[in-house]
Amino acid sequence: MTEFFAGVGKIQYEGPDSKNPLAFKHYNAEEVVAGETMARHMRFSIAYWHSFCNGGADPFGLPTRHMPWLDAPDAMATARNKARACFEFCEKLGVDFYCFHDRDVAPEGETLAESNSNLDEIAKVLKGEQERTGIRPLWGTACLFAHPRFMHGAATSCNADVFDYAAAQVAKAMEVTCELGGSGYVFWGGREGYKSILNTDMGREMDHLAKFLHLAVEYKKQIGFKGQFYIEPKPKEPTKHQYDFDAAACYAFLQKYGLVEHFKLNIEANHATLAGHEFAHELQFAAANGILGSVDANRGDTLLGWDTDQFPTNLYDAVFAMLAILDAGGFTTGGLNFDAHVARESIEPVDLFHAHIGAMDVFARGLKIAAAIREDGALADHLARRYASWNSGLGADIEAGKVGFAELGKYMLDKGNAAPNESGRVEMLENILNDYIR
Ligand code: XUL
Ligand code: CO
Repeated sequence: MTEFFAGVGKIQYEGPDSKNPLAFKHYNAEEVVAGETMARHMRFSIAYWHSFCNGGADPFGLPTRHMPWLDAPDAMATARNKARACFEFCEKLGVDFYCFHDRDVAPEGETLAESNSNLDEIAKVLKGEQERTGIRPLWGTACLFAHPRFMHGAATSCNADVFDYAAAQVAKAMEVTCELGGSGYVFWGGREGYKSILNTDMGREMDHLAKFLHLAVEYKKQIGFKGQFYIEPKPKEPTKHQYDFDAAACYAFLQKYGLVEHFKLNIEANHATLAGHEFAHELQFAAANGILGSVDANRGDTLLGWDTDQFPTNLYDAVFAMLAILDAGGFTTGGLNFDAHVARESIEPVDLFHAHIGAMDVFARGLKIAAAIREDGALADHLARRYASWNSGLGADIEAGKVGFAELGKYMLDKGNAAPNESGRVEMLENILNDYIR
């Protein structure tokens, strides 16, 4: 069988002093950190679409990458090659999970029936590769944004037939994800949003989106799919206004439509920054509301206002992310999926290894640093002290609901003034954090 990454063997952990660019310096899958192996903490996943489909085309130019798995005589042979390339890559990299859209793995046919049968055929190839390697989907999803039929949206389209088509596609993608033993299923809003309010009935579109998700929940039960459902927030691109703007908007939407118990969030770093938030803010918001499910790990560019989907290399971001993930109790069904593509000028297959090795290493360092900070109570002690006034007396009475405005008014009239504030010690805490980043 063709080897697509000939010349690259299994990537080994060689430690921080290694100068080998094709070795891990920090990620050591079996090493135990804070009571779990690094592999279990991270549940790293590769993104099928970026790594095996996206050739680097941009609005100004054609694809640049050498992707030998795409040099097959027809679309189905190409799809079989992609699957083999993906599993060869994951095996060599030592990653246990992959994420896919239906149309990444198998080509769209002339009819829905043909698309479904293409997907079934490639799902068999994926299953064979899974059985050979033990690698599984972290999540599956349906591509409801690339085909022109979704130009007005999918679940929020003005065209009821398109809603139907999208439902049929999601049902099939969910069946295949279930068949492949996927741990989850993602709904990213794709074109669920709008460009012009002049042609948009926003309230009706959001009702339709909620209806769609309720139908998905019902179908999930019908087919016995046990994976976790996730919504992936994103504020803009491709549409100007996306309904799943950020974690808070998604949470409000899920609450309004009675969907909270069925969904968690898949937080993507670059989507957070596009929404004007720090990645850690989105993670902490989701965690604080019990809906942190999974992560699309990547990086934007502070000078560019679009979704650049670069591989994560920023150690600070990784530390903040791992603090949030550890605080939330770690991943259950979710994991860290590299929803990222190599730069357009990184054209050789080996560049895919460099990109993933760097990203896995930066998260491994983030994990170790976050675990050390937590073990030492370096930030937690300060946090606990900062809120100490809530642990007894007035604060405890307010939290317990024992006092109303009348009692609060009397208390302060008697006391005369609030106790003086203490310093928030922002710079001291930043310095403490920096002491750990080495
Ligand atoms: C788009 C994006 C998607 C989702 C899955 O910005 O992140 O690839 O992760 O549809
Ligand atoms: Co994503």
